[in-house]
This record gives sequence, structure tokens and C-alpha cells, in this order.
Amino acid sequence: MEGKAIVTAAITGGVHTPAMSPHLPITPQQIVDESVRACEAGAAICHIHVRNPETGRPSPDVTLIEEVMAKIKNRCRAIVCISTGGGIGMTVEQRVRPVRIFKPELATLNAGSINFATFHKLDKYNEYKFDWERAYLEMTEDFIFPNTFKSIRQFLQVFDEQGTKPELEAYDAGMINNIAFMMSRGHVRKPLFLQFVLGILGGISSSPENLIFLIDYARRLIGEFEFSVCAAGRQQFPMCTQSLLMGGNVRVGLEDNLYIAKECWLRAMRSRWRRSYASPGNWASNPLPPTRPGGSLISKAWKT
Ligand code: KMH
Ligand code: ZN
Repeated sequence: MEGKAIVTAAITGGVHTPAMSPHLPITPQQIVDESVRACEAGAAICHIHVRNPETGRPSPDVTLIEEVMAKIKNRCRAIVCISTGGGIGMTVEQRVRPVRIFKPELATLNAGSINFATFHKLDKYNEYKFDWERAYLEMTEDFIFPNTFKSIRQFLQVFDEQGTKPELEAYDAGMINNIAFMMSRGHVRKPLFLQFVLGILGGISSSPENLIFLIDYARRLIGEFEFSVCAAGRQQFPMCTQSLLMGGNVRVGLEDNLYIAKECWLRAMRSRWRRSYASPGNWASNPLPPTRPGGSLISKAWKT
């Protein structure tokens, strides 16, 4: 792996809703086309969720997954990583079913339960395209994304039977402990591939210190592993950059972050502000750090 990094493209996910971006891939064809484009741009793994083509709602429909997997495999050499996180409110059986049926080479294994919250995004959007969107966000204030020890063990058994490699998603430090426990019981074996997921409300927030801590904690608990990093919203690029600097890999894509221009704008403004801050003589011409609608620049990591 020296000098190389794995880029995972998380094409559409199960978190964002169509009102949040006209660019969110919805139909199987859009998901396939974007996967192929990502592969041509250097992605080695496509992380796949599917959506109802009519409404854009995350769907557990295995016929959609089958279509997407087959068409990606037909058109490019990317590894297809099927999500077993699915969408908010899907049952554990709905989530693991694609692994049972399609034996993908890689699939996600979420390493613990969290209150996977997106309800705070309601503050940002006034209009929705489809009926389900508002309720889908609202319900997450009281939603536990269930990944108990029993379901993790059952997932891993299916993975084993089908020859599927688990990509272990850790949203917080305790989940690294869960992985170590499952390892000690022989349910998961090295080589391990961890995905550190930062910035989900309900999990650990995005910060350089937190990522250093997670990697260090994981090394102490489980020894050697390969890792990748993804982060919600505008922290995606800084956290992925840090991952590369620390010898890790990256996950990008619209599942985690909808913005590229906004991110670039913020960075440019930040460095402009830092420059003026560094030379007080310039304060008069550049008096304030930039703000954006709905909050200060130095806002909480989850305010994405
Ligand atoms: N939606 C991400 C925050 C999965 O698909 O299994 C986490 C994820 C989990 O990608
Ligand atoms: Zn996902």
C-alpha cells in the first residue's frame, strides 16, 4: 500500500434527501453512471445504497441493488461495497439480505448502535420535494440505529458464509472496543479494514484530535489494521486529508458531503481572515471572519 491510497466513492447514501441537492443520484442508472465516473476518476471502491427511483427514498429493494451491482461490474473494475447500514428505519434482515443474495466482495458492518441523528438538518431546508422527506429527518431525533452484539454477530456469520469482507464502520470510540471484542470471540479476523466515520450527530465529532485519538486507540486495542476516514459535511475534505497524512485511505461522495464549492469558498475565506488577523494593520479592510447564512464559521462540527 505504500504511496497508494484507496478512494471509496459513497455515491448517494441513505441520509440525504432529494430536496437537499439536485445532484443526488436517485435512479439505478444515475447511481451506476456516477459510480463509473468515480471509478474513472480513481475510486477503487463504490459504496452502494439504492433509492426508490420515483421518490428518492432509500430502499431495501434487492432488485435495484442487483441492477446497480451488475451494471457497475459491467462497465468498470471498481469493488462494489454494499451498505448494510441501508436507510433509516430499515430492519436488520432487510439490511443484511443483499449480502445473503449477492455475495459482494465487500460490505459495511456497522460496529455499534447510535442515535443516528439528522433532524437538525430540518433547520436548513424549508421546502421538500417529496412527502416522506420531512418525517424521515424528524424521526431521527428518537432513532437508534441498531447494531447490537447479537446482530453484529449474525451479520458477520452471513458475511463469512458468503465470503464477503466486512468494512467495519466506527462512529465512536466504543465501537472500536466492540470490534476488539468481536475479534476476541473469533467473529472477525485480520486483516481488518476500518472506516472511521466522524461528524454524525450521535457519534464522535470531526476534529484532528479526535481522529488521532481514534487511530491510536484502535492500534492499542486491535493492533494492525487498514483504515479509511469519512466525515460528514464540510469536514469531509480536511478529515480525508488528515487520513492520507496518517497513512490511511479516504471515502468521499455525496453520501457524506453535498458541497464542493461551498467548502472551497469557506477555505478561501478562512485563509483570507487568518492573513488579516495575522497583520492587525489590515483589520480595518478585513474586519470580520466570514459568516454564512444560519451560523458562524466557527460552528459545531455537526452543523454541516
Ligand atoms: N451513512 C454513513 C454515515 C453504511 O452504509 O453501512 C455511514 C455508512 C454506513 O455509510
Ligand atoms: Zn453508507
